[in-house]
Amino acid sequence: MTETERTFVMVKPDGVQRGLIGEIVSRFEDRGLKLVGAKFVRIDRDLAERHYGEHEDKPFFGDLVSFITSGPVMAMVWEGQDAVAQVRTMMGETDPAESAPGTVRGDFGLDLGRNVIHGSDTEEGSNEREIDLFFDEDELLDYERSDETWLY
Ligand code: FUP
Repeated sequence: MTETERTFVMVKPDGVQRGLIGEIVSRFEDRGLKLVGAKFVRIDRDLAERHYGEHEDKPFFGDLVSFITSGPVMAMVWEGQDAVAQVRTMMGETDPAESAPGTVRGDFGLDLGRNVIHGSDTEEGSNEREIDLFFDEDELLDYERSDETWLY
């Protein structure tokens, strides 16, 4: 059974530099997901290390933290039916080279580091943990998104 849930998504510094914010937001809007929170921020080292805490023992951890703090990111929360899995499907694989065309990483990603986008993984609680790291509760908006209101 599908359920309405929220997921954390971030256009990484490479995606911001390349002007891909609008393209990525459009894809999720078109898919029928609802934007409930957004902020354009530069992540500090402390937040980066907490966000990627599961990787702290990996050899790429230092480069990962340097990269994600290297410039502004577009942090967002998207809501919808099975939003976590939907976003993961639309993102593609961690490695752009293994990502199908039509996915964000398959279309725009360059390599494992510069893979344009982050989205919460499907492990239980990952989405809530990441949303809480980046957003206060009052920064997440509760509203109806209905196309019917806007159609003639
Ligand atoms: P994903 O959930 O697809 O973003 O992938 P991971 O959480 O496994 O990895 C987080 C980030 O670490 C990736 F986006 C890129 C980076 N990474 C590397 O640089 N090298 C690796 O071998 C694996 C991941």
